Amino acid sequence: MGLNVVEKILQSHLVSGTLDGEGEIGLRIDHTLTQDATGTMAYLEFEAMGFDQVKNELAVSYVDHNTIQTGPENADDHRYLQSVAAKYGIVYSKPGNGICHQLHLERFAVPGKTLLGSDSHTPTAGGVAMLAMGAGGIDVAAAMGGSPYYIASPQVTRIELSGRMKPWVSAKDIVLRVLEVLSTTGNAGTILEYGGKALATLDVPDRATITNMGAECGVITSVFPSDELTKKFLAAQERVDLWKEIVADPDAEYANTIEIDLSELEPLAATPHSPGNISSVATLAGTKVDQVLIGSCTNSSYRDLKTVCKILDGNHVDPSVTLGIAPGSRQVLLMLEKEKLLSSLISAGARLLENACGFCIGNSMSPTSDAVSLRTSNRNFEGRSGTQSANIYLVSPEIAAIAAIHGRIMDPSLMDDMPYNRVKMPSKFIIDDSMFVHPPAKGDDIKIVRGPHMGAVPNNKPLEKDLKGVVAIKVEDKITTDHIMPAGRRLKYRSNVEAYSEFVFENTDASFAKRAAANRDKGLHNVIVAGVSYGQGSSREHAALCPMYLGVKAVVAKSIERIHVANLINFGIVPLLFVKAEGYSQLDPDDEISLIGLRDAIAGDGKAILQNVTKNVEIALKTDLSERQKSILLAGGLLNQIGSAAK
Ligand code: MIC
Ligand code: SF4
Repeated sequence: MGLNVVEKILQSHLVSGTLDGEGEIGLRIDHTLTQDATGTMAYLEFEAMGFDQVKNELAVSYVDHNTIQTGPENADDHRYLQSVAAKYGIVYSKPGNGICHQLHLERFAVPGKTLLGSDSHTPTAGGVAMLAMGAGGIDVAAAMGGSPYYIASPQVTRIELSGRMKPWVSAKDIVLRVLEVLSTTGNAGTILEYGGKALATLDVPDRATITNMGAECGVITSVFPSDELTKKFLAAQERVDLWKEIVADPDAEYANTIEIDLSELEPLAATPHSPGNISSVATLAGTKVDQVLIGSCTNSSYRDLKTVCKILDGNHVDPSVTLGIAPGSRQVLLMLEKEKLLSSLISAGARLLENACGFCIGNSMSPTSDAVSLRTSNRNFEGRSGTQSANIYLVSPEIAAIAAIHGRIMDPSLMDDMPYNRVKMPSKFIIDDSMFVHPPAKGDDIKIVRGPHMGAVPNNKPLEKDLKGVVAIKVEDKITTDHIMPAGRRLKYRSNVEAYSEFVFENTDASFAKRAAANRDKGLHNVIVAGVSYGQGSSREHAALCPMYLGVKAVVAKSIERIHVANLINFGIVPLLFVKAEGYSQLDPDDEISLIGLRDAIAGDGKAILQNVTKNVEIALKTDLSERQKSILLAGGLLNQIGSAAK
C-alpha cells in the first residue's frame, strides 16, 4: 500500500508506536520554536530539567508576543531569553524581527522535517510540508533535551481541492470553509493533508494561511505536499537546496476525504465568538464596522499586505473606522518599502503597527465598547481583544481592506468599480537575517540574566491516593484557554506563576483564584467541571500550570482538547471524562466531592467513581491514558519525572 505525505514524514521520525491509528506514537523532533509568552516558562523548565545544551537540530526562540513594554517586565524577560539562548545553543530572534510562524516559514522551515513549537499555530510550517505541531512549553523543553514528542497515532483526512478561486476569494476563505465542515471540536486525533489539482493555484503563503488556521479545528496539524511551488518558495527565500519532493503515492489511503471545489467558494467570515461560526460575507454586507485590523500569523505575508496596499491605493479609510496594519516580518516590510507600497497605506490613513502579534493577543488596539471589529487573525473568542463587549469577525485581507474604506462590510461581488488583482508571489524575497542572533559555539561562560519579576517553576507533589475536595468552578461548553488564563494586559506575568495565578478565570468568575487558593490552603482539592471541548485554542501551559498552583487536582469534563489534555497531564492535573453526559448536571459549584482510590484508578484502567457528597450521588468517570501518561500523572507531572532522570 502506498503512503500519504503525513505517513511518509511520520515514518521517518517514528521512535515508538505504529501508524495504525491506535494508541500513541513517539516522534523525533528536528526543529523547536518558542515565543516569549510561552518561552520564559519553557526555558525555566528546560533549566529545571538539568540539560546543559539543546540536543535537537535547530532551536529558535522568537520574541513577538510581549513587545508592549509598559514597565520593565517584558524587556527583562527578553533579556533572560537572549541569555538562555546564548548559553544553551538556541537562535534568538529579536523583537521587531517578526511573528514566529511567519519567520520560521520564511527562514527555517524544511519539507519533511518535524517542528514542535510552544504555540498552537506552529502548523503554519505545514505550508512547506513540515510536520509542525503546537505543544505546551514543557513538551518543547523536553524535545530540546532530545525527548520524543508523543501524539495519538493519527487519522489522516485528505482535503481534496479542485477548481480555481473566483476574484475576491482567497486562502482565508478555504480554511474558513474547512472550519465550517469540521467545526472547532471533535478532531483531536486528526491530521489534515491537502491534495488535489487546485494545489497548483496555491502558493506557499496561501498554503501557510490554511495550515495556520487549521489549528482552530483542534487537529494535530495540517500539511501540504512539497511540490514545484514549494521549490519556488524556497528558491525565492534562497533556500532551494533544502527542497525535496514529498507527495502522496497514487495508491495512498486516508481515513476520510473532504472535497472542496474552490470555484464554488464565496468570501466567508467567522462571526462572534468562535472561529467555527461561519457565514458568507454577502449575508453580513452592510454591517457597520468600527475597527479593521490586518495582520497576525494567519494573514500578514507579503501577498496579503500587497493585496491590501493595492485595494487602499488612492482610497481613504472611512472617518468612523480605525484601520491598523501589522506586517508579519521585516522581510514583508522591506518588500513593501522596496516596491514603494507603504505610501499607499500611509496616504489611506492606516495606522502602521509593529510587526508582532500585538492586537491578535489583545495586548494592544482593544476596540471601543460594543465595537464591531473586522480582523484577519484566527481567533475571535469573547474578550480576547481586550474588550469584553466587542464583536470580532474574522475575514480575509481583501474583505477587511474594503470594509475599512466603506465603513461597513461590503459584498465585493456587487462592486463593479473595484478590479481584483490577485497578487503573485515574487521570484525573490529580500533576505536580511540580521535580527537573528546565533549562539556562540560554546555557551559555558554565559551568565543567565533574570529580571526581578521572574518567578520559579512551582513544584507539584506525586498524585495522592484519594481526591477529596470541592467543585471550585463549573463552566459551559467550549471554554478556551483565553477564558482560563487571560492574555492581553495580563501577559506580562507569564514568567511569574504566582502573580499570574491571580487571574485564572478572571473574566468568567473573578473570585475563582481567591476561593481556590483558600481551599488549597485548607487542604481541600479543587476540581474544575466543564462541558464539551474544554481548553480549546492556545497551547499556553499556564492554563494548567496556574490552576495547579491554585490546588486544582482534576478537570472533569464532557471532552477536553488535545494540547490542553497534554498540558494538564504534564502538570499533574488528572483529566477525567464523564461516562454519561448527564453526569455534568449532577455537579454544581461548591459541591463537596471525593474520589477514593484515584491514584489506583489512574495506575489501572482509568475508571473511577466520583462521590458527590453534597447531593449523595455517584458519577462514573473515565480516562484513556497511555502508560507514559499514567506515569507522568503518578509522578505529579513531567518536571518531576524528567527532572530526576536528567540529573
Ligand atoms: C494565541 O494565539 O493564543 C497565542 C498567544 O499565540 C498562544 C500562545 C500563548 O498563549 O502564549 C497559542 O496560540 O498557543
Ligand atoms: Fe501571535 Fe496571534 Fe499568531 Fe498567536 S495567533 S502566534 S498571538 S499572531
